[in-house]
Amino acid sequence: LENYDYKKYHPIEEIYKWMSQIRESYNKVVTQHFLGMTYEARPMNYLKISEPASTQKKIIWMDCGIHAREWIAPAFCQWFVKEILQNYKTDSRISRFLRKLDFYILPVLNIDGYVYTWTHDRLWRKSRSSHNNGTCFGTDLNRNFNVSWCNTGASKNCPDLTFCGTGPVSEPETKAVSSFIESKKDDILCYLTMHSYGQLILTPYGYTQNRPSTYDELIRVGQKAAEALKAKHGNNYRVGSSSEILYSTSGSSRDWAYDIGIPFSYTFELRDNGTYGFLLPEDQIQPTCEETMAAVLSILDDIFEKEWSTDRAV
Ligand code: 0X9
Ligand code: ZN
Repeated sequence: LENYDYKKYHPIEEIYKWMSQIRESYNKVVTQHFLGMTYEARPMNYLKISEPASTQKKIIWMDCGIHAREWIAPAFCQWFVKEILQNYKTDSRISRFLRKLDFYILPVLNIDGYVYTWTHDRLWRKSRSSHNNGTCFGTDLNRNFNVSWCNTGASKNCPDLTFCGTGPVSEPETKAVSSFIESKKDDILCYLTMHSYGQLILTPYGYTQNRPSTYDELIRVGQKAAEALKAKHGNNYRVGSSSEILYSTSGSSRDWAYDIGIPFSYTFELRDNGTYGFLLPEDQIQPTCEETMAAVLSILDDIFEKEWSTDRAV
């Protein structure tokens, strides 16, 4: 595992292997759990990073790779896991988080699509479910969640890039993720979903121009995260609600997570700003992951402060 190359993109077989090696090397704190099968019958597993504790802990959820071609996202999920595991014993901030929080990481949500980007079409976005009598493939999994389904910024035609599926949560991948998150929602403090590209930290909502009730706090925490990110490599991220600074979308995982009650729900659009777009060169993996790590830790700082600042025992 010492020789896993976090500065390269990896095909799914290597990511599966990495997951089992991580779980073996860090078996005191990491467990792997089955979420469900993809359309093409590949297992979806998440890693849980948890230190033994007597108290019930809160959950930070992060998924990467809901869009197949956004390769920097799965690379970040793996980087994040590595950073937490290599540093939790020595870094006081991370060890403090782990006393109260468990991390649930799904490195590749859209596995079938990810495989397809390695084997057939590097710029594939959607899942690989079959439609229109086998003449059309793929649902945009980030339009398939059960929130304002297919109302805006989504299409009911399979050939389109934003095809919302045949109904809310029609896809096995979104079913697996949403039923799991639903079952844990009372304990999840933060839902993070990693995309590229555009260099944005997005809050709800995508499906309406209305601002969520906690908008000001979401923006404040997001802006602090963008500052922490910028402090790493000078890179600028914009922070705002999805519909205001990007475009309208319905059925997105982030809006769904927020509306079932997960207070800190964000979409990250990682590097870059369009120079390479989805084809972000491997030499940018490390700086992208370093700055994104700083942003995520900043969000966790704020959540931690809010939940436990009055708790003398921490
Ligand atoms: O279109 C999307 O799903 C995301 N952009 S991407 O280029 N990565 O495909 C935007 C997701 C932001 N979330 C919402 N607007 N709900
Ligand atoms: Zn995306």
